[in-house]
Amino acid sequence: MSGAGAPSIMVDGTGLRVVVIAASWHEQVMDGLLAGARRALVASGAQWTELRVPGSFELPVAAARAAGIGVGGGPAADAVVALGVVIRGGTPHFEYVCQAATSGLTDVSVRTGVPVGFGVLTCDDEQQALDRAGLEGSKEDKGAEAAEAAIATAVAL
Ligand code: DLZ
Repeated sequence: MSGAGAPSIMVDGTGLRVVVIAASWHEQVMDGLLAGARRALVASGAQWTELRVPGSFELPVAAARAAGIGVGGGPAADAVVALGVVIRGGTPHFEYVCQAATSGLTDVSVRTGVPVGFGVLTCDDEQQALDRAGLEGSKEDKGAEAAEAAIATAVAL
């Protein structure tokens, strides 16, 4: 984890089944977030599957399925990691997509009891997103952090 007061999280996720859901907007940033999540999952020992959705607005419905009846014929997930990037534009669309993703993912995790790692970057511009994407030269690795948080919460519960 990074940022003032952030904890250092290293958990054993052996035996956990995690579903990583990734939006598709802003490819370079998404590649970084996904790579970071994969690094954290490998380090934890958890098993995972990945699925893509078009945009961050679609993350909650996919998370609901993953945490409920499961996706792709698999069982319900022990933890979900939601990854996306929303970059402010010239219309109020940004606020609506951010709000839908945030409240939707919160609702899924509280309603199902399945932890959802929140790896959705909500940024004013692309540079802010690149700084947090876990790419070479990035300051932070939010994909890894979201995976670590989801796994740590699943283990704690
Ligand atoms: C429409 C839209 C816009 C303008 N910007 C983004 C973005 O920055 N990041 C993102 O993940 N998705 C964006 N979308 C797409 C919406 O999330 C959604 O996929 C569409 O509104 C279709 O439901």
